[in-house]
Amino acid sequence: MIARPRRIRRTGAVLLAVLAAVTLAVPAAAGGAQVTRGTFHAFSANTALDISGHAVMVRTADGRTFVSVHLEGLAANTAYGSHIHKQACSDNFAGTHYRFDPAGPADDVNEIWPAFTTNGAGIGNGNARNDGTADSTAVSVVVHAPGGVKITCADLG
Ligand SMILES: [Cu+2]
Repeated sequence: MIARPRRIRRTGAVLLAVLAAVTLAVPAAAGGAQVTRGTFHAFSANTALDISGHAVMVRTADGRTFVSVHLEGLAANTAYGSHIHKQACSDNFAGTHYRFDPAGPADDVNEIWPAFTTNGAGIGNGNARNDGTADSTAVSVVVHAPGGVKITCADLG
């Protein structure tokens, strides 16, 4: 009766050790990845909100692209569109959407859409995961208000 709980406890400890090793291995694996990041600034011409936050893009060594965004100062409980854009924030409000295949569709497979819905405090977190490595023209992240107006942008660098 004693051996069984011990074995379970040991198995649990081994599992925790494996999880820790995997967790630690993620930054190591990122050694072959390219990471760009940026800070959100509101397009004050388009919104009165005091928006802040940051974005990270990871191009993995095995050919995928991950984007995470965190924003504060938005409207509560609101769904926001967000995309990777092809121009810098200061250049024509970041221009148009980045597409892996320029002739392909405007969807969340061919474009990168870290969309999100804010919580009651106006805080939002979005993630996108795409197959393919975004090229050097994927330079900024834009958040759109419901209806489409560009309200904030982060240059990735
Ligand atoms: Cu957009």
